[in-house]
Amino acid sequence: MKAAKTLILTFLLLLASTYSAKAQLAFDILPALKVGEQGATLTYSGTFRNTGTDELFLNGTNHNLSATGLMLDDSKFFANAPVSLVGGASWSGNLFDVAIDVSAPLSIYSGNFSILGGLDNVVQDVLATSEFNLIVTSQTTLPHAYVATSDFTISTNQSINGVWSYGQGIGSGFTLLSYSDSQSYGVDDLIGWRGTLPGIGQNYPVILGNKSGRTLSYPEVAAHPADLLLLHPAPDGTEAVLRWTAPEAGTYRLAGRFEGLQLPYPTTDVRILLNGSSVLFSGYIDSLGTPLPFDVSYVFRPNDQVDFAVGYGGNGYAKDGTGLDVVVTRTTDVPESGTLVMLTAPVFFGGSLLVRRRWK
Ligand SMILES: [Ca+2]
Repeated sequence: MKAAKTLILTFLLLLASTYSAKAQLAFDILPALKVGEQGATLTYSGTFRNTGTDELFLNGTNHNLSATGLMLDDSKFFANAPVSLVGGASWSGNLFDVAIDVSAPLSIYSGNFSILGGLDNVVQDVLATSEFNLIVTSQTTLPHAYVATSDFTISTNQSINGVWSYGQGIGSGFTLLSYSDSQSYGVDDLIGWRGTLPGIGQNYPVILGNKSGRTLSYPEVAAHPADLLLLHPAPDGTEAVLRWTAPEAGTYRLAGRFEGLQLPYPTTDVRILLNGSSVLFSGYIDSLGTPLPFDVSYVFRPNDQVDFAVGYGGNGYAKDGTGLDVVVTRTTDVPESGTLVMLTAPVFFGGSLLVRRRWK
């Protein structure tokens, strides 16, 4: 009986020591999100910290990245990581590579990487697991920059392979503007789109582009520079919307400005919305010629929709012509550190994932 009790006690002590070993390794992959083109190899780094007091042996790895065309190689862990960490010690370095085959599907992937070990140099318990993510992009067959003003056209309302479209309403309420005008207000090179909602002198909303290469003047707009579109909401508050649709997954920078154009000055709410709901930027225009700049970097899925919306500011739509300039640039890596991006990728993550977003 006593022997049995001792055995049970020994077992419990062993169990306790095993659990304490498991609990004492803090492990993070940083950065956990990387973007790579087909054919590239990405190297992931990590940080270990022994939060306990016992020496901890790091004896191996286990990993899960089940995806066509992706090959994980953990030889950097065995080459770089220490054999063991004493209590309180930490280490950072390169852990593994992921080789992206040229045929790997363009998508967002998720995997995990585990460190095996324990209190001696043989045991292979899972000490800690960390998730990592990967966006595969094409080998730059698409343009790297989309310029709202120079791309602006009335020849089709789905220009540049559908990247830009001109509409009214946000999110699921968005509809394409269907009436085009090659000479708005009788001014050469002032082209635009109009909506279906009747208002003063014409239908609204309105989106106008200055294709003259110089500043234009027309009724109630003393100066419309060539690097701004003019967006005017409708009498009922329906927004004038420039929509950009992500052609493929990746990190993109949205940089530009809103600016009052119509005399004496517009009173408008301006927003940048992702898929009609997430607010990437918002502000209010109640002056003439004072830029309201924005500069947002974001990780997008294919076909994510970004609405640059001008509303009437809740106080009527008169004189609400507001300028918008935006250049969308595809960048090669995730946004700079110290900031957050909401990556909405429910297909692979079963929910949204917080990564890094930059606000300026
Ligand atoms: Ca207003």
